[in-house]
Amino acid sequence: MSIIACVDLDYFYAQCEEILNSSIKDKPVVVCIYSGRGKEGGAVATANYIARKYGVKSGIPIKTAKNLLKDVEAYFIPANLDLYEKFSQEVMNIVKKYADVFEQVSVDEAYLDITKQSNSDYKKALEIMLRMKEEIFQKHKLTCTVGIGPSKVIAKIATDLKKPNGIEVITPEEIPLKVWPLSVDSLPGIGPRSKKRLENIGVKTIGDILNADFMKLVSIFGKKISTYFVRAAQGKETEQVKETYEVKQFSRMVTLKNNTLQFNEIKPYLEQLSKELSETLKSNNYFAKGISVMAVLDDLNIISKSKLADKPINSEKDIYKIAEPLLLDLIKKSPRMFRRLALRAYDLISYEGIESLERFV
Ligand code: DGT
Ligand code: CA
Ligand code: CA
Repeated sequence: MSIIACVDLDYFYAQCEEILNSSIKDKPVVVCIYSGRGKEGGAVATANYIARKYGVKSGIPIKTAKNLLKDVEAYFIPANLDLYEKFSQEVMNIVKKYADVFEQVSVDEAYLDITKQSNSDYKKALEIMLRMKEEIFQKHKLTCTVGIGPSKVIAKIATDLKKPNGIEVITPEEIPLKVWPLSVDSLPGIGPRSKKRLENIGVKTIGDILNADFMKLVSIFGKKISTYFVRAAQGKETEQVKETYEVKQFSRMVTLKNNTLQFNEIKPYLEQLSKELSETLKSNNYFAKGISVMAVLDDLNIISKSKLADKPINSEKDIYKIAEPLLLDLIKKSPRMFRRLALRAYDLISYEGIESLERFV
């Protein structure tokens, strides 16, 4: 019997901001995606649990969030996606170690098949996942919630039951007690619309699905979806954890202080990006063969140019040497001023392949 774990990082973007600046931790923290239209145009990406108490949540307008929090000291922070990506990569590198098979499904969420590691023993599975939580917290001060069960769906439901900073095990025997009383929309895939349609035929809880007339379900949702509902409710849905392959590229991006097309003004940014990209490659144990320079122009159009190096590289100097002619070329061709500059490394080779690599260098 399979044992699957779901790992979901708590209030992820907002938690990253708290880690960066621990003095905001006890106040409402709201991470915002500004649309650029008006000073407060845009939506909330996420908020910490203190802000959620005031009704702030993902997707609402920033204006609404400001209103909800107008009487308290609160932090509204523009999203820094590069930062969250970096935290995500580092944490996922830890998570991966604890899985027989690892599948990352979003920036802050992954499924782990831990059947072998745990020897199909739920007690052991719990111990392993507690150790993983501890390592993530020790190394990054980041909390996550873990759900463990016989299928992806049950693992996900277990996670949702214990957010934030929790861990929950649901064994096959516990499904009737822990899962069947939950509202149908706790089942992944059932949104407000399906919930309504199920309610219309008297199905309110997950357990109700199993007591419902199957042909009635089929007449509303079709055979495939109805079968999924039933199998999922029984904990018998068997979607496998699919291995996520290694990241195939790294990139760094910067916004220029002033829009410009002057090489002398852009050069320091390219040097900085070369340095950062080199550090990223080295800390992740990679060499790159491909280097690409990209510019976001002042009308937000994008131009880019790439080149393959003769040999795998990861030093700041080697990266810059490839990137500079690419930049000069882009400047020459660009119809408009540069607003942002990015540097990307692709065609990666990991250190693990270093012995075979040595033969090429
Ligand atoms: P949680 O898991 O309930 O403790 O809180 P989060 O914030 O980790 O929520 P989750 O897992 O659904 O989403 C992970 C991240 O994805 C979240 O930190 C920000 C981003 N995100 C979620 N919903 C939205 C959204 O509606 N808009 C945008 N721009 N980003 C979102
Ligand atoms: Ca999350
Ligand atoms: Ca998530």
